[in-house]
Amino acid sequence: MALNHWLLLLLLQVLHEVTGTRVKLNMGGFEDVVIAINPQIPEDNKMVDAIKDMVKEASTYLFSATRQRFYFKTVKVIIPSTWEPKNEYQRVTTESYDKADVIVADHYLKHGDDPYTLQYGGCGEPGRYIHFTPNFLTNDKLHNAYGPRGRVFVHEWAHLRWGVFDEYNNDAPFYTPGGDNLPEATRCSAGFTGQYIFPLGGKSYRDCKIDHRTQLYEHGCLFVPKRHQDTAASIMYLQSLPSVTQFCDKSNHNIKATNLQNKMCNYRSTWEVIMASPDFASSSPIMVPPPDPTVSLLQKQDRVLCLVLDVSGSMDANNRTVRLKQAAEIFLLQVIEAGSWVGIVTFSSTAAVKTHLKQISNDSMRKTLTEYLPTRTTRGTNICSGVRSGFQVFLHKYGSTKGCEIVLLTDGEDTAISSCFDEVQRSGSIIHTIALGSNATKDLETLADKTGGLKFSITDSVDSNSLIDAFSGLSSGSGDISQQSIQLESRGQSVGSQDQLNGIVTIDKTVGNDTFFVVTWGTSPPEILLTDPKGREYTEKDFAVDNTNVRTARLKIDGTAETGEWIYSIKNTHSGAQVISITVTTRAASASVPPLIVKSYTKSDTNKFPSPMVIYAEVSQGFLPVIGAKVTVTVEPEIGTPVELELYDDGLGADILKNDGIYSRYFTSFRGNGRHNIKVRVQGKDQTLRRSRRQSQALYLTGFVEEDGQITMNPPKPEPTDDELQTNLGSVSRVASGGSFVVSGVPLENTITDVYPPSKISDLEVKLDEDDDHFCLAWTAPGNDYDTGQAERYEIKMSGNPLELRHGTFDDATSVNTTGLAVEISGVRQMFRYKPHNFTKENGTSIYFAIRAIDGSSNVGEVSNIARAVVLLPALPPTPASPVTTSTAHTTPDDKYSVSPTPDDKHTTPSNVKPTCANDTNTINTTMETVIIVCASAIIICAIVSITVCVLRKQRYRSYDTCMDITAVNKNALTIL
Ligand SMILES: [Ca+2]
Ligand SMILES: [Ca+2]
Repeated sequence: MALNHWLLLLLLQVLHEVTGTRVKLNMGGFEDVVIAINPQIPEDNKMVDAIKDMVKEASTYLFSATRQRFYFKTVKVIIPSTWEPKNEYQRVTTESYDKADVIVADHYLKHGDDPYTLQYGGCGEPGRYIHFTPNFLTNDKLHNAYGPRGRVFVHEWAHLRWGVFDEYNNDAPFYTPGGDNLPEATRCSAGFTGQYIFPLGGKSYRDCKIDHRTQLYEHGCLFVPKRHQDTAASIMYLQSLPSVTQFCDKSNHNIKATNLQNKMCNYRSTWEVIMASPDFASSSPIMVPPPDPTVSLLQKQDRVLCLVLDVSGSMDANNRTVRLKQAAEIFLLQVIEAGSWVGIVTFSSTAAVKTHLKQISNDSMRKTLTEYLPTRTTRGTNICSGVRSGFQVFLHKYGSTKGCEIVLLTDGEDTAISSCFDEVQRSGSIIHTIALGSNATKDLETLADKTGGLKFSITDSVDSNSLIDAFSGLSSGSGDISQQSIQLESRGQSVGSQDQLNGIVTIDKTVGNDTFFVVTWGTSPPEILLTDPKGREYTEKDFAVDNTNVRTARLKIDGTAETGEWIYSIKNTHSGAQVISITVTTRAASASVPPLIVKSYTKSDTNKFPSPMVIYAEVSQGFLPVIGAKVTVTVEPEIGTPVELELYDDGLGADILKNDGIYSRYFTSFRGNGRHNIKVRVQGKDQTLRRSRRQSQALYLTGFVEEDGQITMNPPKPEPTDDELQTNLGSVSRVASGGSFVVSGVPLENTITDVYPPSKISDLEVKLDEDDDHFCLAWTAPGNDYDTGQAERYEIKMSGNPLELRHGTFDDATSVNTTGLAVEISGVRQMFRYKPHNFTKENGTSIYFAIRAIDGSSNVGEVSNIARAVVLLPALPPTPASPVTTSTAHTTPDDKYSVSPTPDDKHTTPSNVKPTCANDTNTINTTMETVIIVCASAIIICAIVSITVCVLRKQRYRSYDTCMDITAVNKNALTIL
């Protein structure tokens, strides 16, 4: 079946492409795990000791948790350059903060210390990094809430390395196990015992009531586990409890829990996912206990970098030498951080050192360096001679090549490039590659892959401005965000005679220092008019114009640039058309307020057709997700027309979580083989842009039930308030290069057939309509090719047993007649009303539904999440599960625990209230309880009697014309089984 074929291909792809990390697995030991400390953190040796202890504890715990298979062998800690040097600190080589597996940094809003792993891929795909705060590492009082640090590290490592997900769910903390059973806490395994309590303020609490509309415990109810349990699983739920030493496996996995692990991993246990990993396949159990991990400390030095630039004859073509000079000037004058050391080498058949390392101490040194940029070309391309000369530049000053960076730009073929691969690997230098034009040698990226460098691919189409973007993207990976250059605008296009290039650049409050406006042209200097937010005008006379061989006009704004909209108008006064570009770069306005930044990732660096590519953009401010931005990506192939895609943070299709600041999209429009360059553009408007909380975090345990039955509560978890989070960010703009990926195996365009199925529907909801016994289903339409276009039809299945609806048994489950169900275009919310034949109802019965989409070429999409509808009888008692008792809780010594019931608590209006299934929700909202109780009698599902279709077009939040009040739905609560 096509689907299985796809999953296999996808999996294989994932297994061999690990983004960012350079961790190696050697005989069960993880080597070269990098933990980097943010340069803003003050020197603290206790923290380094805590990291060492954590790693040691984690290694033992991991070894036992993975049934003697994996442990931590070598770990490198990057000490920031801001700390006092010590003899024991080694020099950083190819490791960097930006690529670290674990980051130690403070949140921007210092509330809470939840460790988390940035995960944006699907089940089994590796995450980006683990984040710990310094307080988490040094404050032992947090043990009660998170458990020992080594255990937390293993929990996060499983997220990072094996792509498993949490088994708790703060958004859907309870589920109904079915039948007459009481609700249960979302957890794995279900063997955990504890008490369901509702805090009353102070140290008082009572038993939780059941909300009869949902059959779940009321909003605000907490599950407090016993401190001493009999169950050993699972680490992805409660690693903090002493008994927990294992991951949930097939034998004890809780398939009914409404958690992300079930949703993302098709109801498989975490251990089954780990067993399917390439790590597992390449390892076997180890008979003897492993040695303690070796932790080495590395310290970041000054940034040392050499531009190694191709001056072969082909650089004369397509204006490449001029474009190189324009882009490299932007790098030297605007991008590279003060204090860095820069050398310049050129190469053709032989290499020449243009300048040895010079330290960027002031603007005049920046200017001096630009004078060494090449203007003339000679014959031949010998990349290795250029790289070796780069090494000589480093050795000349440092006696070492370790930790130095080479920026290697070439447009030529070179069959001898592999002759220096080993040398490069041994050097400990990082090589960033820029491939210019479509003839750049195919193995160029190997140099970056071997050294952890960035990769860019630049076409001769100057419209994209991508060479400038590449140089702008070469910021230091040191984590010192306040020093990094940020690109606000990057545009280039052919402008007719007397026509204008017009636009607006927004400078937001978080940026504005070192702001440069740079205009380039192809033939003759244009007229420039730039107006700042206060109305001050700058013309070309205010710009430094160089029309000799760089064709650039540059304006540096003194001090911090005015916040607001800067309007530019650039007029081509030349008699013919010419290419004009504008680039705006800046730095943070203040060292204490992190700027909003965007980073772009792809699922892998290489892609074999027809496997789909997934493109991600992370928009954040100081580790807080930023949501509500418009994010567009331009994918530019070596040859052919660029494709523009909008990325979404809507939790649908390629996007695994809504509102986590990760914007995602499938890319399947392959038109040819070779390099594809990525450029990402972020626009945020006043009204929509805001910060958000992290969602996926290690569980903060609210309390324990002690052996004597008393309850010990932990202090409530500190979190930023809504006000702090939503402080007006203003309007922002950002443009960044997302590097490049290489595609192979694409057939000739006219032979490409449709092999891409519709994406998995992950937001199916269902509700029994209390008026006429119709089930009302709602979901967002997928596309023809994943999340693009329009599918052809749907298959819907129902069952009293949710397990029957999973992939594998879906085909055999009872079909829902979907005659008359029209398929909407991708992204449109659609509805379907359905009434089974001979439908009789029994109180508390759950009916489950699942759906999948099929496209016009019979490509079958993955089975959706499984949605549940509950039948409720009027006789159902509207109040408590058990008699209300009031007791008091122990508190931990430092505890300031107090909870005052909010109005919400009193009225028990949970966020996970089920939606109503009626046409007029204005009425329903006030009379929901009464109306639902109308549903009565016993249930057996047989056949299909009648169907009504109701479709909502684009107005997904206007509930009056829906058959379901979508706005009242907490998606996770209802749709994840
Ligand atoms: Ca997302
Ligand atoms: Ca398709």
